[in-house]
Amino acid sequence: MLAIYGHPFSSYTWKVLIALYANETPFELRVVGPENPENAAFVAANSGPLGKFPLLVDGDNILFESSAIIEYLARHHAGVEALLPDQPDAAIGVRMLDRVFDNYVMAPMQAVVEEHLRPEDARDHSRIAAAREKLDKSYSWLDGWLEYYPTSPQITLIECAAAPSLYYADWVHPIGSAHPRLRHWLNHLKALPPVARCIAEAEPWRAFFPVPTPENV
Ligand SMILES: N[C@@H](CCC(=O)N[C@@H](CS)C(=O)NCC(=O)O)C(=O)O
Repeated sequence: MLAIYGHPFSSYTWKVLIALYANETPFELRVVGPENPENAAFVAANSGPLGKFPLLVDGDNILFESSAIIEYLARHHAGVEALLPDQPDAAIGVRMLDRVFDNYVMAPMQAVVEEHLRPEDARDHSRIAAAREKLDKSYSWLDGWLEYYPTSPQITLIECAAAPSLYYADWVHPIGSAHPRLRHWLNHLKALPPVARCIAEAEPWRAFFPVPTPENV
C-alpha cells in the first residue's frame, strides 16, 4: 500500500491527493503534525534538504517533491487519468505550466501566509506587497492563457498544481472581476470531485489560516 506523508490542509499535499483521488489509487495518509511526531521525524529524515511534505513511500521507493511524485504515480500507478500526455512535447508544455503554478502562484501565496504567521509588528510589509504584485501578474497571465486552455473534467498535472495554488491564492489575494476566465476556471476546478474532496477534508483546519479572509473572520 502506498503511503503519503502530508496534511489535509497543506496545498502541496493536495497536489498529490488530487492525482490519487482522480485515479482512485489506494493509499494511506500519514498526517504530519504535532499529534504524530513519528511522521514528522520520518519526513525530516527522508524528504530532501528542507524536510518538506508531501512524501511518498512505495515499498523501497521514497520520493519527495509533489511534481516528481505525480510523475511517479502516472508511470507506476496508472489509472483512468493519464496525468501527463504520452506525447513528449505536449508533456513539456504541461510541466511548464506546473512550474508556473508552483513558482508564480503558490510561492507568492505562501510568502503572504508566512508573513501573517509572524507577530504583526514583525511582518515584512514590502515582502507582502511584492508577493501581491506577483499574484496580480500571474492572474493576468493566466487569464490570457485560459483563452486557449480548455475547461475540461480531465485531470492532469496542470489541474493538480492549479487547484490548490489558486484556491489558497484566492484567499490571500482575491481573483476578481478583472480576471473573469481565471475566476470561472477556479470555480470549475473547485467542483472537480477530487478537488471538492480535498476542500471538504481541509475544512476542519480553515480557522487556523492566518490571513483574514471573508470566510474565516
Ligand atoms: N516544492 C515542494 C514544496 C513542499 C512544501 O512547501 N510543503 C509545505 C507544506 S504545503 C511544507 O512542507 N511545510 C512545512 C515546512 O516547510 O516545514 C513540493 O512540491 O512538494
